[in-house]
Amino acid sequence: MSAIATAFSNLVRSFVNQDSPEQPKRAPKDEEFQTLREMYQNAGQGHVFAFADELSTDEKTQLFHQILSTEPSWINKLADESINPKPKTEQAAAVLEPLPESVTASIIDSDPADLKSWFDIGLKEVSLNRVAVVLMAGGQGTRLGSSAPKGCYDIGLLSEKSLFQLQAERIRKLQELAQKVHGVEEAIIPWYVMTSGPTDAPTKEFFAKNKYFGLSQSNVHVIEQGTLPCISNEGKIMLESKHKVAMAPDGNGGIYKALITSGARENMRTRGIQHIHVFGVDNCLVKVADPIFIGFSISKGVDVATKVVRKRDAAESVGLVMLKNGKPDVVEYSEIDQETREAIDPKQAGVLKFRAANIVNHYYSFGFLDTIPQWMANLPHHVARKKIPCINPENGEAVKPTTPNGIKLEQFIFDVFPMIPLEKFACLEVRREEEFSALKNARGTGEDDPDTSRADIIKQGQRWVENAGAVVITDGEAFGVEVSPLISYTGENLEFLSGREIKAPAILEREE
Ligand code: UD2
Repeated sequence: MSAIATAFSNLVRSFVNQDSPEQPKRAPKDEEFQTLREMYQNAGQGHVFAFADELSTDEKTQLFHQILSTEPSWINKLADESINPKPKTEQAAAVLEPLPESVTASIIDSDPADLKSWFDIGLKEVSLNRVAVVLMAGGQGTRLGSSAPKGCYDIGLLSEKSLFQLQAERIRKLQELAQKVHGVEEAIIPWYVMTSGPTDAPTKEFFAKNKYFGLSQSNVHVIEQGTLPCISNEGKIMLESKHKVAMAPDGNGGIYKALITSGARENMRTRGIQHIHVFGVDNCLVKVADPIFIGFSISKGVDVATKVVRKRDAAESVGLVMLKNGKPDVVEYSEIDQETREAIDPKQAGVLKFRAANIVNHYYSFGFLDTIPQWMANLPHHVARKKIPCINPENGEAVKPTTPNGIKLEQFIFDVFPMIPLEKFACLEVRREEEFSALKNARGTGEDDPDTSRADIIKQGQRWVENAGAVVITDGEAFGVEVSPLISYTGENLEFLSGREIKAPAILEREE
């Protein structure tokens, strides 16, 4: 290890126990502050300390602790790879193919006996307290136009329930189903909620204010993902203020590091967790800890599985699950070329060749999560060019950019897929109308917005009660039945409604 890297790791080590949030971060000694400053200067990032001599002790301490775990030479490497990517000729043209039949299955054309078997296997695992869920809720709802965390969003249901509440109640219902079917005293599905800097405090407040939506607080762990410095187009770390570097969440791929640094993975180990369902917050239809998905993954004997839906159209902003150079992978919508996006299946006229849309809905075996330290550092970083408010390091003046003036680096959760042997990976196609309705855009956009989310939930509820024999009276915009997750997890046990007339829009709620 170089002398600089040794000095850096020694410096970090002398503070590492200081980084537990409950302990105040001690002020660095002058020589410690100078050591870090020299390291940044040697790496050409000395401008981060441009205003150090005019900072108060408290400001110096804040700056020191903020950048202590960010080695400047590593940032330079990331910046260089992002700003000067290898020319296309060097990146051998990837061979892209749909996933082979051997690793894919579909709810749509599966044998009902298989679906029942998978459900029974998964529910049994829930009853044995071997299933955990991790919610990725660190994204900032920029496109949605809300400053609050997306999980707090009220999509306009009659119940006014937030996404967090819907997800919490699905966990409660599944725990109750497992207890009832397997006659156990208590089935617990621990819920790890990953936040980022901007969403951490408001998420914690929202859960506390809502008394964890009826879940036991000891089974809900809010964990915070890491951050990375924003970088200028010239590869320089950007300053938000004279004593603060501009930082951004490290992407939903930050989940792997967060599971370790937060202690969540050890908590899972202590609980005897074997199966982990990881999902994104902005899908109002998500089947949390879906027993069919857990049972499918177990029966296939895989370490990682992912749910997909049929892509809506070539332009839909979704990653595409496919085989890339012979390995399972996802090509993100922001990085796919038009030819691939619009390619038609040679065997089916008018059908997209690449149509397995990623819905941020993944299964991991605990054994696989145990291998995170072996490959976490190999997860690539993706570049997002953004308008980043900052200050000019020359004179400290605020810069409010009108065009992208820098890059945010983020990791993607699915970039681990190519590291999985094909025989330990599986993909399950599910029904979009039952399992995926993305909340991405502000109300009125007409697609993937609060109104489409609300409509998709109450249409699903209406299908459920009609399948159970009820008659729903609708009239134009007066449609839909909101069925509380506390009454039914996936449309089961609604036979009591048979023959009943329900005037839409209606809500079926369980008295607490
Ligand atoms: C995501 C998927 C995309 C497609 C689409 C469908 C990834 C990388 N991309 O694109 O393939 O499935 O969703 O809706 O998964 N998040 C964090 N921390 C972060 C960034 C995101 O927790 O730093 C969470 C976020 O809260 C959400 C999920 O990851 O639950 C997806 O986040 P996004 O909005 O950044 O992803 P999007 O829509 O660009």
